[in-house]
Amino acid sequence: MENLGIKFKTIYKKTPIGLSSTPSSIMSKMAEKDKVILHGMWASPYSKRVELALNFKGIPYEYVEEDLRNKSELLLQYNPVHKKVPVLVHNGNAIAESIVILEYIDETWKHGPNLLPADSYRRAQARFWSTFIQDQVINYISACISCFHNVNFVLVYV
Ligand SMILES: N[C@@H](CCC(=O)N[C@@H](CS)C(=O)NCC(=O)O)C(=O)O
Repeated sequence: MENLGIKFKTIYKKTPIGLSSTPSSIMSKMAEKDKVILHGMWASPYSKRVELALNFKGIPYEYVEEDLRNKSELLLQYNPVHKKVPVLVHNGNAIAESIVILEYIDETWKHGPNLLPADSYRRAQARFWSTFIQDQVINYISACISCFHNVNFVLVYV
């Protein structure tokens, strides 16, 4: 990893709960063809949202814990616009923005339960409430996390 100039804090594989019920032939095919890597941060509600979705759908993935004060080269390369977690990498393609990732997951892996309802009106309602919760709650938590990081930064460096 060092030779590649890649800074990873933690990399580990996560196996969703209940995956043992997935046939082993399907699992091994998924492992080869559909490699999934999630760049996240333990306290990020946006990362947690994607982790929940992957677990809910039973998708095995590799997890890369990012240090948001010292972001990995890969994170910056995968999400050059926002430079934020979460980023999902599937078959080498990077997808950023948690809501976009959730829709990608739902559209790509058809097996298992759907994240969004099949009915278009109910889907619109689900999108409305997820945006509402994001604006009202998650953005607030995220701001607190950034604030906490900044306070830490000030305490350490002042
Ligand atoms: N709209 C984005 C928000 C992601 C976000 O704000 N992530 C935060 C962690 S909670 C982050 O990576 N912050 C790093 C930074 O601002 O430099 C999403 O839904 O994925």
